[in-house]
Amino acid sequence: MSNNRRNFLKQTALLSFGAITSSVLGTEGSQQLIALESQLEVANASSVNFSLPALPYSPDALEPFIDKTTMEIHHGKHHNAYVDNLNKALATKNNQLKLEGLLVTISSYEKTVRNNAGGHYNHSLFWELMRPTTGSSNMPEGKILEALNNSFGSFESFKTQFTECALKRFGSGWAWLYAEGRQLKIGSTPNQDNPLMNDAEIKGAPLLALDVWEHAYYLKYQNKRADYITNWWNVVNWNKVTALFSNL
Ligand code: MN3
Repeated sequence: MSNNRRNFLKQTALLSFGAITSSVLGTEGSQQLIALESQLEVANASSVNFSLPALPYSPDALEPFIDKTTMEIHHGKHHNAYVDNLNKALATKNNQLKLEGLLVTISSYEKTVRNNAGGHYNHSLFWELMRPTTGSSNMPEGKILEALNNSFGSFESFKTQFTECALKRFGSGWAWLYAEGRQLKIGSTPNQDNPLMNDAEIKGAPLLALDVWEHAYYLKYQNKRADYITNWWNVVNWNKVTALFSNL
């Protein structure tokens, strides 16, 4: 890749990411620019190589809601393939952008990069957005609960709207809670697209993600996506959602 093209991609990445994260890019100080750059680009690397993150819990930890075999195949085979194929697709491009940097400039890349960069980002986030059930009712608290109440009427109404959105996504894709500026929204994307992609159907900062590809639920739930979603609410990691919300 030529230096000119790389610089163009980097500038585009900085501007898009700044807009998405409501950063004050361009309004003051080089410190913020440097901080933003470090989120998107690896300095002086010959080429960025992506790797599969370990699951933050054992594969059977989400039982009985998400079964062990599904987790093993989903993480060890599907997610691993996105990482391998992303590295292969970028092998000759001397890529210096981190994953977020690729996503906010994704319209500049071919479909293979798009699908696999999206797949890697979405799944890395998805694992962290779940946790073993605590036994009690799984509810958000504090500012995120307040924001959900304000945006969707109530927590129950938020769950209903998010569930409907996830059910309506035809074929493979994802349902999202995301922030467009300070506004919380619900939406879905096809395939492995996500709201960080500069040409996605919905754009913003992801806060909660649900994988509705059949590979996420078919072994246990077969065609019953609705049952999968109902049970998934038990393992949502609201601490992670709260942390993402606090970073806005
Ligand atoms: Mn998946």
